[in-house]
Amino acid sequence: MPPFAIAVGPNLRRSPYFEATVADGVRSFSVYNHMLIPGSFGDPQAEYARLIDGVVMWDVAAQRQVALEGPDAAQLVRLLTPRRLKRLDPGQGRYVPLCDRQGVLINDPVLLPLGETRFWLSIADSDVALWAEAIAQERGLDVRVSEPDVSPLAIQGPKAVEVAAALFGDWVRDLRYFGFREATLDGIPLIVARSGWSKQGGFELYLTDGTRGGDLWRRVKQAGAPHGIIPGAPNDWERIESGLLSYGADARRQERPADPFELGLGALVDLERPDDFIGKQALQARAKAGRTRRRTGWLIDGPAAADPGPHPILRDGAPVGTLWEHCRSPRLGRTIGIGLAAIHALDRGGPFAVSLAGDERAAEPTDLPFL
Ligand code: THG
Repeated sequence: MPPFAIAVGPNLRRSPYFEATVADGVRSFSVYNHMLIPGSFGDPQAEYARLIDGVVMWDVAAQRQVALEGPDAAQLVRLLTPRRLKRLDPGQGRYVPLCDRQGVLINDPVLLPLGETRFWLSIADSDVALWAEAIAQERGLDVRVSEPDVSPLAIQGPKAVEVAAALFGDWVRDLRYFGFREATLDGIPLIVARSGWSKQGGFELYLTDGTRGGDLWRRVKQAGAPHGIIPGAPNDWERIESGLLSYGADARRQERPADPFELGLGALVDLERPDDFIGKQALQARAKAGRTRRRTGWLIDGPAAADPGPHPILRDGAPVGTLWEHCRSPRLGRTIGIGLAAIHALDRGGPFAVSLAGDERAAEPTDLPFL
């Protein structure tokens, strides 16, 4: 534990599930999109184990929605992402990286097309609403940009489908990945989506009335009880094992700029698109020049370090990259991490090391995901 606490002032927003998570014994919070997000309920091993072989519920209200509404909303979506979106079928979500004019990744939201002229971007930790509104205004697009009262609650793990079916009915079993549909639960309005920031399967309930957070939390807890549900939080151990991108950890516009090619999202960039999108020229130039760094997994000798990092990756004592996050993998029984390293060094091969708080440890790059 650090020898200090973070003061919780009015500048830190609270989720509609805040009181319920406090009542259920939340032990730490982080800050994401200017909002408190639970980090742990005090037993990380149990929260991980239940995610892998049972079911967990997470307050992910800090995955805020940026709503784009109006006649030019679809045009704005296509301008914001390098991904080609031929069809925008209502009810089918998509993963849509966003880049700045330099081609640097600035967010990696899930797009939810609610209708022909209405979209949500379910964002990672950066201020997409300001960006989208400025671009819409400067381009003269007829779109209203807002952050509506929408707060996702995730149900993740192999038994999540049983909990969702108990709550909503068997139709949830047929939802496709990133597919979603409106529903109500005891009069609580929400959208049910098959998604979530783990590779263990599950659902996200997008609550659309913030006054009902406690009600929804308790209802999910009750339906999940027969399946052993416990509260938890987006799980770093599992996401590292699964190789999920964490915008903010693996890349961040100011402090750790990286482009989609370097981050392994090149398949989501379409440089052949006839229409314009933000960052197109820069991404074309980067593709032509060829990438010089690559995001990879790392197998590291010894235990995980207390300092989360970042930590330097070395080859023959010289820095060739950065390990952004690492952990002890419970399933592999090894220390693993995710980092960005120079391709020339990766191609030449080892020996590599990671400098973990002054302790040089042998390390080896490996493809993602680990599992
Ligand atoms: N759900 C919702 N909003 C979110 C996240 C989420 N906002 C923040 C953050 N997570 C956005 N980032 C991601 C990153 C990865 C995935 C989803 C959101 C993801 N990736 C899969 C993978 O990499 O294997 C599938 C990607 C694909 O099929 O294209 O699920 O989790 N609401």
